[in-house]
Amino acid sequence: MKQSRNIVALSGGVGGAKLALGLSKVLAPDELTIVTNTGDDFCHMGFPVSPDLDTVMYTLAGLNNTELGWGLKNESWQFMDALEVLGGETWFRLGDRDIATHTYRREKIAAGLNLQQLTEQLCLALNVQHRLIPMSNDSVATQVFDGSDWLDFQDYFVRRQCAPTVTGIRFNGIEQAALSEGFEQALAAVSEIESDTGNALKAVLICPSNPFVSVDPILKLPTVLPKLKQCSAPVIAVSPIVNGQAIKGPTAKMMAALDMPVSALGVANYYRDIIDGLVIDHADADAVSEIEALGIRVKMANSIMISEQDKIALANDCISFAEQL
Ligand code: FO1
Repeated sequence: MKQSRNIVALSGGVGGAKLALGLSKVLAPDELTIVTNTGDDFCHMGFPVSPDLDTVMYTLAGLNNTELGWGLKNESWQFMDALEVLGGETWFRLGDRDIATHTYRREKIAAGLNLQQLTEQLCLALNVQHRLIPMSNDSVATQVFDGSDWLDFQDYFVRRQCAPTVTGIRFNGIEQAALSEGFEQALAAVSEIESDTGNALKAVLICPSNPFVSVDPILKLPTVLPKLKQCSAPVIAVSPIVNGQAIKGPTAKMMAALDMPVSALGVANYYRDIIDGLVIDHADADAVSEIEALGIRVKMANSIMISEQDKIALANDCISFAEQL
């Protein structure tokens, strides 16, 4: 009998979306649940924007803008150009087609749907067959401290291009936020001890996203860490740091500012109480013994995903690693 698999991927920004695509190519829709960070979400000019959900959704739909790393391909910017003429805020760019998504989201929220329900409808419309679930339907707003002020995440990440040195991070509302129903169900399914369904492969996969601002909002939601600790399935992370560099975004800069070694070992230490295994790049082979000394198993892989084949190969490496743990 074909072994069924049940993988729950925790995903943040662009790195997470790339691995999510690879996983979607090797796992059937009922074998994969992608839970995304919503700490980057904000309401901008009346539009509710969910960057990490939309980036994964567009990527799985094959509609993502690969030059920008976010938004839609074949986009046009008439709205932004017209807004510029009026002197409106143009630091956060909303493409004409992308605005349809934000407008649809605003209408569905006004109609009483929660983020998970409206995301389900968006995925249906875009023919995304794998389960894409927000971590919570409640507001969790990431802010970073630059030494004197707390900055909203998009203000830091986009408006200020990650220039400020981050010495603190908080997730407003996280203490009161509940897991989305889909996230609860995914964690329950991946934790239950096998009964009659044979040796189904189960695993929780932390995608190569920024641990502090893209993964932590998910892990620090109430009950998530205790559930992962008692989870019978292996918890695996893919290092977002390769050879001392972040593949994309401010991860390396943040780790340095937070006095963390900018290395695969630094990532292993950060996740040491949560993960059973860490996937690192071949470039970090010299870190294997130190990471294993933490009690974390290591899998070497090519973790720099350029082509779709790279994404599929890394997804397969993660799955075979889970089978070994
Ligand atoms: N990132 C930018 O660097 N500049 C932008 O103007 C921008 C607009 C934008 C619009 C919609 C969306 O879903 C994402 C957008 N992003 C933009 C990316 C976004 O800031 C990041 O994807 C995440 O918040 C970090 O992972």
